[in-house]
Amino acid sequence: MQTITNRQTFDSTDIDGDALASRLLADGYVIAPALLDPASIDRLCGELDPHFEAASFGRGMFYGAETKRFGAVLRRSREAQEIVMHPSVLHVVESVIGAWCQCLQLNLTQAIEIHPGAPVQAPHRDQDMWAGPKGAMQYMVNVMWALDDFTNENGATRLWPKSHLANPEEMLPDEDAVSAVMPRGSALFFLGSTLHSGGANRSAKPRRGLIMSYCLGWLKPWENQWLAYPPHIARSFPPDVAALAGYRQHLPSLGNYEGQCPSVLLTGDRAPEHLPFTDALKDEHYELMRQYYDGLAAREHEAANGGRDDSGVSLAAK
Ligand SMILES: O=C(O)CCC(=O)C(=O)O
Ligand SMILES: [Fe+2]
Repeated sequence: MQTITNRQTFDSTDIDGDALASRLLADGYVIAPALLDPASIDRLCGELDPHFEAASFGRGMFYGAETKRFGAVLRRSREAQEIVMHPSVLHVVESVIGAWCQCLQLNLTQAIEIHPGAPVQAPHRDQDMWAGPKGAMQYMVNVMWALDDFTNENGATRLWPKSHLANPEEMLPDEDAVSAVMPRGSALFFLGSTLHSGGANRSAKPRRGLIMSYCLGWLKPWENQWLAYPPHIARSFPPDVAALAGYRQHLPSLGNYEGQCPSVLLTGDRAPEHLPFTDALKDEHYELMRQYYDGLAAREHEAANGGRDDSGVSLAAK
């Protein structure tokens, strides 16, 4: 597993990432209270404020007409570019899904504002976007950042504890759900296999949250990252953020541009032409190729020596 970053922006000294990861795997969700310091959450909210103002209400039974959303948050907030690389968050995500991929990728960023009067969202498992078999592996980890205090009244995310261990096709009784009540600046982690939904907002003020979702590097991400962040946008990102948003190959060679790492598009004035296709393989692939070529060389040598190896022994007799 390729580790992405080791930023100094956040102080993670008293955060036990391993404990968070094991709770997440045990219960399907875990809350890290007040993970962001007040200055960071203030900067984030300040940058997102105008976008919440400008955002449209949703359409359809799932998104709901009383809820505003917008994506592509990394192009709208410099602070979000820091937060998406939070080392404790990446530690948790890598511990939970890192074994099933060579590197992570960003699945989506989505700001969600549930307005007063919004009904409860229909329960769902986010992993249902992918058609692969369910239960054998985790596909993704969601991180819901609380931009306001999340309360029982204002639409805190609802989760069904241990639902990631239940039948992935099944709905569970509403009474079994818990609300992710947490102060502003907290992070709620939950698995793609965990049944959850936005809560009803019975308060007088909107509830704002920001989802940052990470998935296995070989999946199609829910939000098309290369369109959300085309090269002229991604070139302003720190390289590790651009890599997380798709400007790197998942070995072997997945997501390449002209046979090279797509980060070649983030420098220079124009897209380079006629690049040499360049191997981007794992050690095991090189090992297999080496075995193949060694075998080939041995057979050619044998043929050239009339079926005998260097000691004169007939190879057919071996
Ligand atoms: O807003 C929330 O609390 C959760 C939203 C959600 O789960 C979704 O839209 O997929
Ligand atoms: Fe969801």
